[in-house]
Amino acid sequence: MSRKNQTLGEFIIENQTDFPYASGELSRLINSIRLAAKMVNHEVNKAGLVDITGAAGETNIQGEDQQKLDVFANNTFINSLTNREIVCGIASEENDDFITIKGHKNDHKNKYVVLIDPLDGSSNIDVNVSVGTIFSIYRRSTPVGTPVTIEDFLQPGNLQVAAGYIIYGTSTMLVYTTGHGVNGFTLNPALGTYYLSHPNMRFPENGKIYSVNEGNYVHFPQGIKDYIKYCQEEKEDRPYTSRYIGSLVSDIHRNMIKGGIYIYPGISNYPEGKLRLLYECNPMAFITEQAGGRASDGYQRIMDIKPTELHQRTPFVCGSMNMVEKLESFMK
Ligand code: P6P
Repeated sequence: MSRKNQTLGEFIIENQTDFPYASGELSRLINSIRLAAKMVNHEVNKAGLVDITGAAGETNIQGEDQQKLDVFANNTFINSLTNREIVCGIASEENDDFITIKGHKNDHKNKYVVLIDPLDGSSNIDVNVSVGTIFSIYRRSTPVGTPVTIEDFLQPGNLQVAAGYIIYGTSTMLVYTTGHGVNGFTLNPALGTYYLSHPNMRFPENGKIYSVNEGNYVHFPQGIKDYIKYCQEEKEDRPYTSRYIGSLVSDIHRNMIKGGIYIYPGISNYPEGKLRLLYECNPMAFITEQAGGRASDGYQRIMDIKPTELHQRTPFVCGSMNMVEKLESFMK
């Protein structure tokens, strides 16, 4: 049950029974994320004023220059998740290996693992374009009381217990699911409170927006080229509109509200696709499916892929059900 202008805290309490595990655990998980999101939002919003947008001079496992905000966001989410006695392990785009959290009694009794892209699209920060945080939550798969292992992180997306994103845009929103639909909360920065602004978000079955970096067109698989040409044909319900922000969270958030499809296929410099399966595609796929859309690699459901590596990439197609199915028909 939800009602407009309900606060996030009230919503979590009211829907806690939806979370099939010990009461209060979801609250602590989401609370640690919403606090960290407020702290990151504060820094993102003043990035132009304070010298923290310059690259931190280091590079992450992706070989990308780490913007100082990347480092700040990563540390903020890791610290917030660590201090709540709920998480036994964290994997982050910014860290080569996963982080083990023993718990304050050093007994490894915490039950959840979190995988996170702390600041996706960070190359957009210094040009003042929206960025986002993406998170994915699982129950650990190895015995409670033992140190977390890589197996706890290499679970297929269909085992996620919760997933969400924060979009630092014209307003800051937290959008998440625990498997009972998708709800969006907008932050009132003056009060530091999130309010339910988008209850029960749904992907329109159809849409007229396609989001892809057409600069890579010559490297696309033939099926993707054929689909893009289909979108551009002067026919009954076409041509569609091309909209590509270059920030995954922003492109998918807009498409979920207006209807649309996001495409990042395998290309020459990213033969397996650019996006990361565990902390970008799986959480966005969980949200997409919970909102009535579809997410695949062009052939199979993203959430059915059995991961083999922490930072593995995958081709990614996500959005309105009919648009993704149409694209898949071109891939066959
Ligand atoms: P390209 C940002 O770096 C990101 O991971 C996503 O947020 C975004 O959709 C994509 O990469 C943009 O990649 O190659 O089109 O610049």
